[in-house]
Formats: sequence, C-alpha cells, structure tokens
Amino acid sequence: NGEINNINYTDDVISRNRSGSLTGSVSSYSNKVLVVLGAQWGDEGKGKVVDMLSVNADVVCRCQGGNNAGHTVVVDGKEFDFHLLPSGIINEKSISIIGNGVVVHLPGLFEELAKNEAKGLSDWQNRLIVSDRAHLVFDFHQQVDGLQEAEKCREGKSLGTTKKGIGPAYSSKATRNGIRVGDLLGDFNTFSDKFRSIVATHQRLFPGCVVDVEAELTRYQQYAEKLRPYVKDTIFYLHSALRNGKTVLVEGANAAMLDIDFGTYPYVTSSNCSIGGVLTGLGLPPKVIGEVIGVVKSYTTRVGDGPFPTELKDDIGELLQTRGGEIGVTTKRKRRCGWLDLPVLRYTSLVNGYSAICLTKLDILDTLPTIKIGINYKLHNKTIYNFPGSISDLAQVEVEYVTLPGWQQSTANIRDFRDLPENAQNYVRFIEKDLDVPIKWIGVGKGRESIIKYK
Ligand code: 2SA
Ligand code: GDP
Ligand code: MG
Repeated sequence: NGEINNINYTDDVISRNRSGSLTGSVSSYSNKVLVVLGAQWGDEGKGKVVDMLSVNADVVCRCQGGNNAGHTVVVDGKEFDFHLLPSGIINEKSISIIGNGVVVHLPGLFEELAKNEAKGLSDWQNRLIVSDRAHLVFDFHQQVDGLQEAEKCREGKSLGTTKKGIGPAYSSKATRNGIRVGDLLGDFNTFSDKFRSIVATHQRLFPGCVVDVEAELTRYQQYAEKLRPYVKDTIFYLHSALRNGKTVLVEGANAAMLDIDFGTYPYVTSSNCSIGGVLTGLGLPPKVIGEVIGVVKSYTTRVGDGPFPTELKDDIGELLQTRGGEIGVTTKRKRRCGWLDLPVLRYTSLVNGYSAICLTKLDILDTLPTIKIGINYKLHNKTIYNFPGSISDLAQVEVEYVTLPGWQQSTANIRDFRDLPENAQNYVRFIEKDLDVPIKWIGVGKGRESIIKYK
C-alpha cells in the first residue's frame, strides 16, 4: 500500500517533490541522522551500541562493507550475531536498510535471516529493505579472495581477509563490471549475460576459479524472486522517512583504521568505514548528519595482518584476549590485543568528527594491577603528531605510554558512573580529556543492560 511503518513511499510523494511542494531542502528535516562508527580496528562493540540506540530509531541502516562484519547483540542472555543485517533488526519497531554502499552475498543474507529466525527474530519480512543499487558478492568473488590471499601468503604478504569476497566484489564495482541487485531483478537474460562475462573475466585472471555457470544462474533466478519483495530505492525511501520526521540510525561496519583511504593501507578492508561511507553508502548529504558516535574499546584489538603499535605479545595480551572473548565473529580467528592507542583515536576522531564516544569493555580491564595507555608515537626518536601514512613508518614507531593504576575489582554490575572505583573513573576521564570528546556511555558487560550512562 505504499507505506511501510507509516513512512509514505508513494509515487505521489515523488511527483509532489518534483513539482516543488516538498523539495527544498533537507534543512527542513526535523531529525538529524545518528551515526555509530568503529574508532579503532573494528569489534569495538558497535552491535551492542546500535541495539541500545535502535530502541528510539524508526530506521536502522548499514551503509558499507558486507558479511565480513560481525556484530554481536546479547538480549536476555541470548546472543545474536549479525553480518549483513543491521543490528537494529532485533528491534521490532524499526525498519532495517541495507544501503547502496553495501556488498551483498545473497546466500549469506538468507542464511543469516534463517539462523536468526531460529533464535527468535520475527517479522523481519515487514522490516527489511535492500537497495537496488547495492552490488552483489558472488561465490566466485569469495573464491578469488581465497586465491589472492594464498598467493600473497606465498610471498609472506597476506592481509588476513575474512575471505568473504569483499575486496573482489568492490573491485568489480570499481572496474564497472559489478552486478547490482537491480540487475538481478531486471531482465534475467541481461543479468545472465553480465554474469557469464564477469565469470569469464575472473577465470582469465584466476584459472583456479571454478564456477558452474548454469547452476549459478538457476540458483540466482530463485534468489531474484526471494529477494524481490525487499528491494527498493533506499535513497528515496530514506529521504521520505526523514521528511516525515522519522529517526534514522546508521551502523558503521568494520572501523576507521580499516578504511580503504584512512586506514593502515593495504591492511584494510575495501570500503570507506568512516563518515564518508555513510554519505556515499546511503545517499545522504552532510547536512543531515547529526551525532557521530565513536565506539572505542577500552583497549585495542585487531584481527588480520598489519601493523599494530600497541600490540601485546605477552601474558597481558593473552589475558585481554581470553577475558575479552576476543574471537572473530565471522571467522573465529583469535584477535590480537594491546593497550589503548590514543594516537589512533585522535586520528580517527579528526576524520570522523565524533560528537560523543561510547567506551566499551571497561570490565575486561578489571583484574589488571596497572594499565598502560599509548599517548604518543616516536619515529626515529622524534615525537610525531600526524598519523603515519606509510606502513613501514607505522611498523617502526615507538609508543610512549603512561601507566595508570588499575582498580582490581569487578565493574560488571555497576550502572552509575559515581559507583565505579576511583581508578576506573580516572581511566575514563584521562581518555575523555585527551580526546576532548564527551564519553556518553561506558560498557561493562556483553548484555544490553550492562551499560553506564555517563553524560
Ligand atoms: P576483508 O575480509 O577484505 O574485509 O578483510 C580485510 C581486513 O579487514 C579486517 N576485517 C575485520 N576486522 C575486524 N572485524 C571484522 N569482522 C569480524 C568480527 C572479523 C572476523 O566481527 O570479528 O570474524 O575475523 C572484520 N572484517 C574485516 C580483516 O581482518 C582484514 O584485516
Ligand atoms: P562489533 O563488530 O563492533 O559490533 O563488535 P563484535 O560483536 O565483533 O565484538 C564485540 C564483542 O564484545 C562482542 O562479543 C560483544 O558481545 C562484546 N561486548 C560489547 N560491549 C561489551 C562490554 O562493554 N563488555 C564486555 N565484556 N563485552 C562487550
Ligand atoms: Mg565485529
């Protein structure tokens, strides 16, 4: 009937916009878009933060990445992991959008829906929208991801990708050979031609890539019909929602240090995981962006290869890994762990412009007698004030630390900042003062309820 969740989505609105009565200006939107972004190398706990904020959101969107992401939400002790679906899908009152900047592996998407349905996710059929402009990730992209990694590994230069085909799919997009959701839903013969051609291109480059083209086409013909009810022009939908006073929340995937432009290139993912990706991945102008919440883990983790200046390859690193349950949600790889790195956070704060921070996993530091924080990088014995763009410089930096006293008591049941041990309060204040961004929430456990509202 042209309405989803009371958001008008009729041609009528389009034509009225075109004739002038509703156009104008995005400045007339009464609500600004709320954005949640990872401030380090990912897995900061964005899923939990989005779940918390989605309670007040009409629409929750993913703007980039694919099912490389793994976002955990724990509700009443039940753990959900999301990869392509926005974590807000759990909230029965909000619409979930997979935006044009996302790369979508359809078998993965339907598997994820089925898995979560079995865990109690309901009514998603009325709440999921996928952009017609989103690019598809095919199984052959995943194969190529594996083949490229194996080739790099032989040269000792692997990236440690999730092998979900993300790099190859964004490559297809950039070389203009990609196939979009809209292509799949259009004329199937045209889609088939495109598919045959993209497979041939990949097989020329990677003779080891095996594809049963006819079987894939049959499978995708079925996916087309399965997907059709959920596909829309999400750009228009989102603007209609905003025009109608709806609240929109965006869930960044991966994180700023994995951003293809600003991260530790080439040890990055293939999308813009920082604020720019929110605009290009959803068709939103900067004017409509409101709060940008940086999610910061109280220490640092990284999964995959690449430089990590504050990494701890000792017992403390091991302790953070075990206590923090630092295991990849998608690949089950152990995450590398280290101290909090302020040069990283100052840098990503510049790029993303955080208006607030959510500091997660403070409880994981509960048992430590002392806690270090990386405060500066030195390169060739000189303090540097920018974040090195060169990977070889970054691999050579020496980190200067401050050591703060730990609190050695459990924070897991604390819900008021004033009840935190003094040393824990000081740890939080130290970070806040350095970054000059208010810390609004502090995470002290996995569950939805384990959060301290600070400011
Ligand atoms: P890719 O697969 O091409 O995006 O990999 C490129 C790099 O990006 C890293 N990356 C991630 N880092 C942290 N978390 C991610 N999601 C999963 C999780 C990771 C997992 O939530 O735990 O399960 O391993 C994620 N996705 C990509 C990746 O490790 C490479 O360094
Ligand atoms: P995301 O990719 O940023 O959404 O984060 P992941 O879900 O990949 O990893 C974060 C992990 O930390 C998950 O297992 C969460 O359940 C867990 N988590 C999130 N916040 C907290 C917290 O404040 N304390 C503890 N102990 N665990 C947390
Ligand atoms: Mg994750």
